[in-house]
Amino acid sequence: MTGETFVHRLLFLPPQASSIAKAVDHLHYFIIGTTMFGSVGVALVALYLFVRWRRRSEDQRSYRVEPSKTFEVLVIGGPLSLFLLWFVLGFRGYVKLYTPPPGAMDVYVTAKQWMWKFSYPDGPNAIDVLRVPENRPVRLLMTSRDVIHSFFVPDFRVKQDVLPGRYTQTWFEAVELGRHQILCAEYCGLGHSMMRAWVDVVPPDRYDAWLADQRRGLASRQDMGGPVGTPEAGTSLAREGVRVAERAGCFKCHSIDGSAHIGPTWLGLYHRTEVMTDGRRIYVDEAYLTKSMMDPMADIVAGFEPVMPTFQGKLDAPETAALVELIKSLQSRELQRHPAAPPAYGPIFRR
Ligand code: HEC
Ligand SMILES: [Cu+2]
Repeated sequence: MTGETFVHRLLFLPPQASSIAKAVDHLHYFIIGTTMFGSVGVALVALYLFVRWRRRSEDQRSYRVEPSKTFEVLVIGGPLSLFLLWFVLGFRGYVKLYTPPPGAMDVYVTAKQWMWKFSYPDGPNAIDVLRVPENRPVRLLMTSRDVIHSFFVPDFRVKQDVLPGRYTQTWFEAVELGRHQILCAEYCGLGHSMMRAWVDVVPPDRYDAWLADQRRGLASRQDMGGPVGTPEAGTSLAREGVRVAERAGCFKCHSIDGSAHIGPTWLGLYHRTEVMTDGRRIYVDEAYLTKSMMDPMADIVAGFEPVMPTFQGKLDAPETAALVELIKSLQSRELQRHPAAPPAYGPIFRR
């Protein structure tokens, strides 16, 4: 194990298996050290003063004490500079922890009750096992399908909340081969304590070989499936979305290439600001996309008929995620600047 020191064992800390673990632990030691040292010091001084200045007779009066300026400056300045030092050290660590190094590889993380799903852009999906190369920074883009979870790898000293309808990110660089436990650090329901997964750290060459292998597998499966209008630039999750949309019949009303249809086109939908029949403007994010499928009557896009059926209970969480990823992959800056173009049937159909 790397970096096994006496203090490390004394505090029962897990292995320091990431590039930042040592720095986090050093801050930990420093804070524990100074607080212990400080409290013992205060106790000793108090004990000494109790004895030295104890009451010696019934009519004894206390002295009037007039501290010098130097003493005052010392008493205020000492602790103040100590706290400022804490702040500087803590802040430096914080910035480091929250700034993924440039060139980090991305992995999408989806949390749901009660599992972790990892999706590699243009690569495989994995449930509850996150395989990463040793000594290479990894950025995690995380979201939740239901409630708030928290991604926690004790060995890496990494902990970050995962929120529904929003992406949060964190990063790490693993420096120790082998398996490291992932826990959920936010109480999220009955199965919370079972929401465990693993980071599997492998040598970089083995990782690259595995990823290439997985991609080849995906590619051949796709050839057999033959999805129409596959978004080439998208991730494998987005390609899965095409299959889900075909199965669910979304393409009966929606297009993915910008052409008009019964419902708004999905091209450039993500990040667009839609105008509703009642005049509200809604910025299209993951939460809105999900809501549109589950409760289509809640927000009707201006110019369209309220004919979309609800898919509540007909799509499970991974399918919904795949559809959201598909729509997100269909980017067009031009279309994003305007609200949805009118439907294919145009004014003929309208009252
Ligand atoms: C019967 C036709 C029909 C089907 C099938 C259909 N939709 Fe829709 N959809 C519409 C119409 C019409 C609208 C616009 C009116 C509204 O907001 O409800 C819409 C709106 C949407 C929106 C919001 C678009 C925007 O511009 O804000 C999303 C997202 C969406 N649909 C996703 C889906 C998905 C995913 C499926 C398949 C699981 C699907 N739809 C199936 C007709 C349909
Ligand atoms: Cu959880």
